[in-house]
Amino acid sequence: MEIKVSDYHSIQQILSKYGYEDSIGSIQTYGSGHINDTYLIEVLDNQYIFQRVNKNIFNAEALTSNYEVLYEALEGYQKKHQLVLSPRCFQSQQHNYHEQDKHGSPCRLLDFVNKSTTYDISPSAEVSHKAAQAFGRFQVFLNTMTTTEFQETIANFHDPMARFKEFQRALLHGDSERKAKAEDTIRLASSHASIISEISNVMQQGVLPKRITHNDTKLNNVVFTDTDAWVIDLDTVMPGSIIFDFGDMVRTFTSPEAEDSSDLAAIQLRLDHFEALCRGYLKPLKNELHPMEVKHLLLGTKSVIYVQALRFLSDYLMGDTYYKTQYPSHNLTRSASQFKLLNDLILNKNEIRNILNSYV
Ligand code: ADP
Ligand code: GN1
Ligand code: MG
Repeated sequence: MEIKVSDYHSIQQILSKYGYEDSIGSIQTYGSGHINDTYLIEVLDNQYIFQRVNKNIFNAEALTSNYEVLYEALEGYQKKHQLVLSPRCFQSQQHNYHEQDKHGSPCRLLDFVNKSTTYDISPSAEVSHKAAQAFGRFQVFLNTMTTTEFQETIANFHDPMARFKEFQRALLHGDSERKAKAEDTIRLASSHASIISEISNVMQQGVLPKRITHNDTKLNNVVFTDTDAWVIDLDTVMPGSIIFDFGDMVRTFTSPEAEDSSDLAAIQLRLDHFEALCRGYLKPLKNELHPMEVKHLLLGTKSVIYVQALRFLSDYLMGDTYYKTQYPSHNLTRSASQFKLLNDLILNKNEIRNILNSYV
């Protein structure tokens, strides 16, 4: 898609800090992320991804500080192990991974992997396997980091109780017309509320190890080439739990329908993709998982899907201030599709448990 002239100038101004003056070719918006502004740009016949981080959502200071710690460690790790886990993030002439635009939004320049692609729906169990393996290997790297080095870029990001309270606030203060339209979905939300107490109990016991995790392991946060799969979208790398990273992969790899599909009958948890995901993610991590993490992988999955349904629904009720949307009921459609997937997970829990047990 073509971009606004003001965006063009803003991008040009940031690129000058990387030593690229007057050398930009085309600029087009890129990808289907819900949060940041992402562009594919051409500079001197090379292609790059340019990103403007959403400063209304992320704590910009925490995020830029985390990137410094993360990339220094990542570059050392990749060199030592002779592998690539994530595309390169370039430093400006001032040796920064981000440069701020005039509105104070952190901007960055990433390598655009030639002939790469990302998927919103997994086209095959093989793709699900490769993506899970990429997240598994990335987690093996993250296990070398200590939690005190990182700050929270979004407060309470994977706190189910905080998300539930957000939903209750949205019910109180949300748009009344939207509330009426969302009646059925709100009813579903209330009927599954026990998931919150179940997961909160486990979290309060403090039995899950605190680790640095990715925290946004959806399928389109993996870039594929013919031979490789690399992890992107590192803005939420911070203290978290593996059970939610596992869960978000299940949420986004296993359905044959997009996250915003309204074809509820077609939404299901594909067991062959679930199997491929377990194989890809749990093999590299097998010796590094805590028994309590293993025990609660499926609870984490149930919780992530439910919480995602609540997050979309809350945003719908509050007038779409968080996620990018393409039409007025987009967030409501997204929420309903999450509830359908949750239902499928609950219906097939025994088969799912059996598959999981063969990998842990
Ligand atoms: P958001 O936080 O908005 O989701 P992402 O970092 O995930 O931002 O980027 C949005 C989309 O842009 C990704 O889903 C992917 O399609 C594309 N993208 C981002 N970085 C790269 C990259 N380095 N190479 C190829 N595609 C990328
Ligand atoms: C957002 O940024 P993106 O599009 O990769 C969101 C995730 C949600 C996801 C739902 C920072 O991910 O938490 O699970 O949308 N990221 C943030 O698709 O809120
Ligand atoms: Mg993303």
